[in-house]
Amino acid sequence: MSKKAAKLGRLLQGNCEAILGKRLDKRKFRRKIELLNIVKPISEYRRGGQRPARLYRFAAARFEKLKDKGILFPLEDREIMSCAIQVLQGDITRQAVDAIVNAANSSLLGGGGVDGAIHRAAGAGLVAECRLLGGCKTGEAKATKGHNLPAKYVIHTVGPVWRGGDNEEDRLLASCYRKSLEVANGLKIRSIAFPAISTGIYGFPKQRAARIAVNEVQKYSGDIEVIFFVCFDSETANIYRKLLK
Ligand code: AR6
Repeated sequence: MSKKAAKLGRLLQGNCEAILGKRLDKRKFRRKIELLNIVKPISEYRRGGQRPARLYRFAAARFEKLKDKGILFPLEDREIMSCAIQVLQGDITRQAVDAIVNAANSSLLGGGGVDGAIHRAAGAGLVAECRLLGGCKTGEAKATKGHNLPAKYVIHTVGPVWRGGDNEEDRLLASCYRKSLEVANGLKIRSIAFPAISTGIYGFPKQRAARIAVNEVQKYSGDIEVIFFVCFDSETANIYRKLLK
């Protein structure tokens, strides 16, 4: 199998896993793909019968049916070679990706919002592991295992508290995304999901934060194949979708 076809297969599997909210082994994945009727173009592609862009359009048409779940499938040929960025609306704790990012506080010992949800879903093992990390500075990131989460890892980052915009909030928020991706690179993972860091309890304006998030993630070049923005509410999801159009 060519490298491109293998990468395409993994991307499709990542999408299916995101749709179903659980990991699939290769055989189960194939069955799901058959259900979605995209197995034929994959084998044709393997035989060199179809250009990747055409295959993508075909697959995207199948995934269209699942659009209400917020799954966007990359349509562009070039995206096979680079990292795909996708927007989902939902609960980050349910994403079956390799790593989810937590919008934590500097103690790393849990809190409200997405942090609270992640700690609840991961179980007591997570806070026990976090205790060993000695906290985390604003704009930095540290990783733990995912414990009871479907995700293998949690990357904890501390966003800035919004104080009017003249207190390095933009730089620190950009740093959260950059450092999280740096940590992710060290974990040799292929998919990662970000929440909208700082836009809840920390009060960062949503539009401004999304622009920074998209900008930082688009600069990424490394081995990660899919980056998800998981938005809790439709307003945030729409902001990201517009920015990524
Ligand atoms: N999945 C995805 N996104 C979520 C979820 C979820 N389950 N729950 C909330 N959000 P916030 P912050 C969204 O307040 O602003 C904690 O106490 C939410 O709608 O969780 O960085 C920490 O310990 C919003 O868009 O994080 C810190 O003390 C985004 O996640 C403080 O809050 C971030 O909201 C961090 O505040």
